[in-house]
Amino acid sequence: MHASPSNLAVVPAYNESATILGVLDSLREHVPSFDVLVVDDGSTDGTGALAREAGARVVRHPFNLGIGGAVQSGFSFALENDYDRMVQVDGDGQHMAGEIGALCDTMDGDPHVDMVCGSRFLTDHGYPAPISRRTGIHIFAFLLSRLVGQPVSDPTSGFRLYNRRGIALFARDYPHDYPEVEAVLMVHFHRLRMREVPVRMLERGGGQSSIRSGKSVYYMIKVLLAIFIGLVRRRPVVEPGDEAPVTATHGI
Ligand SMILES: Nc1nc2c(ncn2[C@@H]2O[C@H](COP(=O)(O)OP(=O)(O)O)[C@@H](O)[C@H]2O)c(=O)[nH]1
Ligand SMILES: [Mg+2]
Repeated sequence: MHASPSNLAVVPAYNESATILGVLDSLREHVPSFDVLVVDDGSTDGTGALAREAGARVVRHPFNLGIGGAVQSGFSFALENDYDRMVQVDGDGQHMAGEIGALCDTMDGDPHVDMVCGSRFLTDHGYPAPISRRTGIHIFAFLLSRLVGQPVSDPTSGFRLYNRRGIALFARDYPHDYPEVEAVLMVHFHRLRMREVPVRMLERGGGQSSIRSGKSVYYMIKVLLAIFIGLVRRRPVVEPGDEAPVTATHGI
């Protein structure tokens, strides 16, 4: 047992050379107790090299796997290196390192919480997302809230803190494409618990979002399908105190 928890910040980054250094500076300033891992998801703009020169630990995928694969590499690293907590922070500057403390306070305040999500919709400030995207988010939020039996306001937020049980689950099984919504469902089916806390989110500082306007219909359909498939998917149940068994994957 550690006197104080060991913490890892995972920054998935795909072609984020415009913003990665600012993100690393901000993590260093606000959460100096967190080790930092940048997962360079096959960037072609030197993101990984920049991060390494700035002193971050970098795992580089030889080719682009997508956000899910990038974040799952982070979970896997956190599990193998025995971290107590892992926070996921975008490499585009949208998430504010100064708010990681609020995520940690929520987890510290309730030992049953396995995942704390920063929600941009529980606060009046900041950049809520373009209207098309916001509509999608609210539809997912409505559906998920009913499916998991608790209010979920920002199911696509990638600003999340996980404890050991969350890390263990997602190191073994994490959705690939647009993973955040389905991950909320997984937390529910594996009988883990989540909470949301209000955070401010900024506009991305450069580069390109995975969900550009032309792709938003595709995104909606794909995530809705993932939710419905997720409902009928067989999953091993993790009892309190257990970690997910190694065979916890691919059980459609
Ligand atoms: N677009 C995109 N982002 C990726 C990929 N792999 C990792 N990422 C990183 O995942 C994070 C979230 O992606 P982003 O496009 O900002 O998603 P959004 O915030 O939901 O619009 C960013 O830090 C990206 O750099 C990928 O294949 N595509
Ligand atoms: Mg982003």
